[in-house]
Amino acid sequence: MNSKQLNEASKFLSYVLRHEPQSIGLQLDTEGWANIDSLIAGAAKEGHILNRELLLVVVSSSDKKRFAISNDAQYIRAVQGHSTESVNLQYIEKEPPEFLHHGTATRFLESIQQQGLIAGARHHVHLSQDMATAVTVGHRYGKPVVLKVEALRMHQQGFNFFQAENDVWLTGHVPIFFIHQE
Ligand code: HQG
Repeated sequence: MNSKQLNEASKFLSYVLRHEPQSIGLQLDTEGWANIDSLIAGAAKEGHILNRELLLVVVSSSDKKRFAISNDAQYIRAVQGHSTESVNLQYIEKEPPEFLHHGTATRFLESIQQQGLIAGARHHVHLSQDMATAVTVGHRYGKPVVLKVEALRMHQQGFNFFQAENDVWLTGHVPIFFIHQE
């Protein structure tokens, strides 16, 4: 299996485990878990050939550790990034560091300056501790710009923060007065 195959499988997994499980007739539980055999069977019906070995390699080689396998090796899930309403992953609340970063594209700045950071289709606003990740994330949508979020001050004022298994930070909404342009 080459890196192109792995990349394609990773994108397909992100699609069905975060956004459209119903596209292959897959059920996710509220914590996002999908039965691996059902996933493989559902994917095959839509022409995506997966097997356990490929899934395990995708999970272990994911640069952002996007996926997790259950302890009994029967289930797989995305650890963050969901938009599907069937999932309501119960993240553990955590005190954030003083600052977190959000990567976006310059074309979104005007709207962000009016509304703050909103989750959009996903369940949360995604933030990272390091700037490099934020630059890469912003790059996906255009000319990247990194916003610095006063996370600890938000937390002290009652906003909830969560950290996913892969260290991505999540929160519901970031009002404009906590956002600074780097
Ligand atoms: C922007 C990737 C206009 C926001 C990454 C972003 C992340 C606004 C876009 C994860 C806005 C949403 C999530 C507002 C926010 N007006 N635009 N008020 N507020 N936006 O993809 O954070 O590689 O849903 O800045 O690493 O880019 O897929 O969110 O540009 O962790 O594993 O609206 O996805 O992970 O885009 O990315 P997204 P995101 P993976």
